[in-house]
Amino acid sequence: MKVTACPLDCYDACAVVVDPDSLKMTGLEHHPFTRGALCAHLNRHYKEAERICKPRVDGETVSMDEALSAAAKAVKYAGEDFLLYRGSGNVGFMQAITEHFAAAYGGWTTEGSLCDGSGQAGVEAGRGLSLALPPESIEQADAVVVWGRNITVTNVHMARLLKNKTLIVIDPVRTKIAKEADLFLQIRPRSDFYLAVLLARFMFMEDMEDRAFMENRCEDAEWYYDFLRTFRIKASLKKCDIKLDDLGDLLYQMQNKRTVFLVGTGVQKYSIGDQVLHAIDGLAAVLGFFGKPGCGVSFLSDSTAGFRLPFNFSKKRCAKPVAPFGRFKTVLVQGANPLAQMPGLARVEEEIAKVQNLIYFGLYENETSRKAKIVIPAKDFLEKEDLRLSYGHPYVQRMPKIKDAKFGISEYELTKFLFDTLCLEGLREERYYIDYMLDQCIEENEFLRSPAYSDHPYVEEFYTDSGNFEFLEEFEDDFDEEEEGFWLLTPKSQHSLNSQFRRQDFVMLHPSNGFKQGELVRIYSEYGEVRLPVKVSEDVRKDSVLIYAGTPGVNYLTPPMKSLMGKSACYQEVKVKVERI
Ligand SMILES: Nc1nc2c(c(=O)[nH]1)N[C@H]1C(S)=C(S)[C@@H](COP(=O)(O)OP(=O)(O)OC[C@H]3O[C@@H](n4cnc5c(=O)[nH]c(N)nc54)[C@H](O)[C@@H]3O)O[C@H]1N2
Ligand SMILES: Nc1nc2c(c(=O)[nH]1)N[C@H]1C(S)=C(S)[C@@H](COP(=O)(O)OP(=O)(O)OC[C@H]3O[C@@H](n4cnc5c(=O)[nH]c(N)nc54)[C@H](O)[C@@H]3O)O[C@H]1N2
Ligand code: SF4
Ligand SMILES: [Mo]
Repeated sequence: MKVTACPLDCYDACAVVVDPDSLKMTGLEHHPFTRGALCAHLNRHYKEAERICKPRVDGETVSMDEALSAAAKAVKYAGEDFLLYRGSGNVGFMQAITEHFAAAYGGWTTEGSLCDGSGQAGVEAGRGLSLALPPESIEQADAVVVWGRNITVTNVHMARLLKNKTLIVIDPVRTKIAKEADLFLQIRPRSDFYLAVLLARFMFMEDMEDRAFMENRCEDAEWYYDFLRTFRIKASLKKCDIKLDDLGDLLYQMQNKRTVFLVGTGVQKYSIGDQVLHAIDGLAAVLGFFGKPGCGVSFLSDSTAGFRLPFNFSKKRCAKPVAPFGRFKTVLVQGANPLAQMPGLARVEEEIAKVQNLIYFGLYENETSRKAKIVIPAKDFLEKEDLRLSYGHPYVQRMPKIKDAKFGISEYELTKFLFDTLCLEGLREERYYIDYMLDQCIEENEFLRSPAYSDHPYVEEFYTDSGNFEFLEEFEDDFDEEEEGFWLLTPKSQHSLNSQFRRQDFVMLHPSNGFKQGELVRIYSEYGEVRLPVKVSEDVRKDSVLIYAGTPGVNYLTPPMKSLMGKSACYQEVKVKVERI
């Protein structure tokens, strides 16, 4: 039996036991976070998914040597007008080795994120570094606030840690976990900032704040209360579409309880995402909920925090959500599907159409592979050496090669080929990079922890310039919320992993809007449109439509823009209209 880790982009980063003969995969029973069972993504969909087996150039099947030579030629031809665009189809660490190539070659790469960049910017503004909360600490909480994270779909192994705790859910959608909650606030989308400042203000009013923590561990604490008071209570309640009693219930549920906030990407798919996270962290700081058992805010953590990295990164970078593909002669897309997953798809299509040499390096056919001039099949995670960091917990895992590949190439092999063919220097053996990372980990009871691991993160210091928690000082927002139309919600789906595996294709609407089950509608925004059949559901608000992330065409509706901080996508910063066809 061999032990590896699931490579999929998921909070859980499961430890996987593989039988090298039958390739049967099971969860490692005693892993500190995942404790056994794997989900259907890895156990079923991953195995069933049809791989790209043969390289192509201009639509013709070619040998791997021919495809690689064509790719090297295209990169050379581009000179500095070369862009590396990486996605998160596999989140193994060695995916980033191609960055080392882009840096050595003098090409461009991306910065920012399609995912959690704005939230991370907000966390870093307050705490300096975004560290993972260990499962052992979450276990000690009395209450858990699940805030814009869809635990039963995207973070299934967390459910174990929520048993026998007071459960509060804040989400515009009545999700499965919302139905199980002691208290569910079905707030208006994009209103979380107001909820966080309201709650913090009420903590003061109810004398629930931690004075000692604020004095000793925070900067400008006395000023924060004044800042909170600039948001009028009535107007803020209205923004959130909740009642004063709801707030009272929430305070009551949290009273005298050690509380963990599990915050997901849902709250930050907006231009103001950083301020939302900063305000939620501010609420936790008012309560003194950092550095103590059973307390804290867990967002998607920076999995590389605390590590020295063995790769060089190019200094030439463009913001990922608005990548100007058309400026480049050659673009290498690795582990990604920008022609489905990027916001403002009409713009992306226009830009990518201008690229002379689009190289797609991946496992599956998708919207992007179909447009590529050169297609290079990748090896899957069992066929190459790697290691796995995690944004959901602080454990690090080895990912040894388990079987030989019948086709495909690894990220390291592609990088080596490009270094050799383009006569570049500075690439070491593959093992060097993997060991460089593993050697920095803390080993305890056979498990590896990130060097930034702490039983109670921030117990001694925050990683800001002052060493203290730094509160948000001003709020900036110019989105017109009064604009007519529905809010667009695009959470993750149960059956797909972003655009991998079984993608959904419907729009969910509340029955009161008068649309019938199965009828085809046109959903449109100022950026584009998509046509989808309706699924009627009481679980969405009357003012929102839900189209799962990964649904083909959903991103025609989303804005080609980046967040105020963190250069992140703002998928939900838009109002949409719906009409019968
Ligand atoms: N099954 C599955 N699992 C996945 C993925 C997948 O595609 N499928 N993708 C992985 C990836 S890449 C990521 S980044 C994570 C993300 O996983 P999550 O952090 O769970 O993100 P989402 O599912 O996008 O949204 C979470 C919740 O936020 C709610 N929400 C939407 N708008 C708002 C809002 O304005 N305020 C509040 N309070 N809530 C809001 C949604 O209704 C949803 O229930 O999941 C990972 N896991
Ligand atoms: N509307 C809307 N859009 C969204 C989101 C949303 O919430 N709403 N979420 C966003 C988020 S959070 C994310 S993270 C992005 C994800 O979007 P992308 O990063 O574009 O990822 P995927 O769609 O999962 O595409 C992954 C591709 O990676 C390839 N792949 C898998 N494994 C490997 C490997 O080992 N090597 C190589 N070379 N390739 C591999 C597969 O061929 C697969 O098609 O989508 C974003 N898009
Ligand atoms: S829960 Fe996440 S990490 Fe675990 S097997 Fe499923 S996709 Fe992989
Ligand atoms: Mo993501």
